[in-house]
Amino acid sequence: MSMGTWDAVWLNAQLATMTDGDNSGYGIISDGALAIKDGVIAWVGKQSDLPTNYQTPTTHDAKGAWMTPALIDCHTHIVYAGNRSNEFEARLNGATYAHIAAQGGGILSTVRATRMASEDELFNLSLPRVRRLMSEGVGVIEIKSGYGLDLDTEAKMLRVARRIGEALPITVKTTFLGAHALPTEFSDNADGYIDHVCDVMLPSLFQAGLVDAVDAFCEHIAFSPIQTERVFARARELGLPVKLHAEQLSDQGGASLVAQYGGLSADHLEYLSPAGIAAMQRAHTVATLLPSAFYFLRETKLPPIDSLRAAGVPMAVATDCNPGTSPLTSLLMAMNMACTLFKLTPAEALAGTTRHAAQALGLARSHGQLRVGMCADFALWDITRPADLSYAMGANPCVGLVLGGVDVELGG
Ligand code: DI6
Ligand code: FE
Repeated sequence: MSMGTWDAVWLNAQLATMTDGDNSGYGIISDGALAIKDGVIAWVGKQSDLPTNYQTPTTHDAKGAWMTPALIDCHTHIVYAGNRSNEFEARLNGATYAHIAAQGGGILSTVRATRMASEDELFNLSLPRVRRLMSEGVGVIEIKSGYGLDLDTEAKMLRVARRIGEALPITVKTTFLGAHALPTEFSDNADGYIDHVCDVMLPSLFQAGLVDAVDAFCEHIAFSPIQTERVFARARELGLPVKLHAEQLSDQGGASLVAQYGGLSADHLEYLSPAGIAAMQRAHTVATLLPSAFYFLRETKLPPIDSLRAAGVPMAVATDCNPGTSPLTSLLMAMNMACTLFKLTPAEALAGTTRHAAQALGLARSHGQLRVGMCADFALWDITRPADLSYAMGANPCVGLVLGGVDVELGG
């Protein structure tokens, strides 16, 4: 390949490259251009600096649109059956959470529905949710298991996640969340269930190539730090990266634990302690913020954003899309909530759904920035400035999505 022979070039774009080390936080290049070759970004810069002798069969005119890295939703439970609007309604009519749980509601109602659904049904239910995210410029998504809680159903969920990645041009990273809740088969035997997760489920799903990372729900209503650590130790033996639902409802020391295992991210973090922040800083563990779960649960305790910022811990923002605490399929709305509820700046919110979200998925080298050598995943937006992405509520200014160098139909 001679220098300047490209598959396609975009001209007349306003670039927010989101590369690290830029003071505005956006890495803005106005009057920019970007070229791709073999699905990878081959050139990016000011249009006036383009080599004069470049050759390409395809030239796109961005007509002044803003271009950012494609967005990355780094924490979702988007594969599930059933929904819980009945519980939402019951609670707003005065039912208590305990009452709903006693009637078999909550996570376990989603587990029942997910177990009952055929693999095709689960796929057909989940696909439109992912399409909806993509219509807003999402190019990479993490999908967790955790509504099966038995080997067959966890495998079914993860196969559906893989199938989504084959059916759509989106990149899917799967996460095994067997330690999400205690299934009824093991009631009063959480340690026995963790044995099953470590000795049967995780190795078998790993063998089947269905697991990219391992997560757990470390909380007084879920699994203890000791049980969580057993899952992490097994993940480490298999060479799998870990992450954790940590400090969502109480401080369990989960952030320090996941950092100790070199974890990719600690997620939620409303009750994160200074010791947890220090551990995350040392381990380069990303803080994944999930403001829509905070909103939906009407939480009041904020994650320690100022301390995370001061410590230089990278902050990601994700939807947490799930039927119980965050029935959200808009990453832009999560960015808005990160700004309004958690006081992130719009630049931090966009870094949280691009560069830092990529890091939270172990994709920092290939995704989340407009940089030569990175995957040609980018979105085009009809906006005045990048802050519009966090500012507007319910608008969708996405006018183009290119993934792996290929133009994607925006449905949704
Ligand atoms: N934390 C949550 O908020 C969700 N899972 C988790 O670990 C709840 C999921 C659900 O209620 O279905
Ligand atoms: Fe979650």
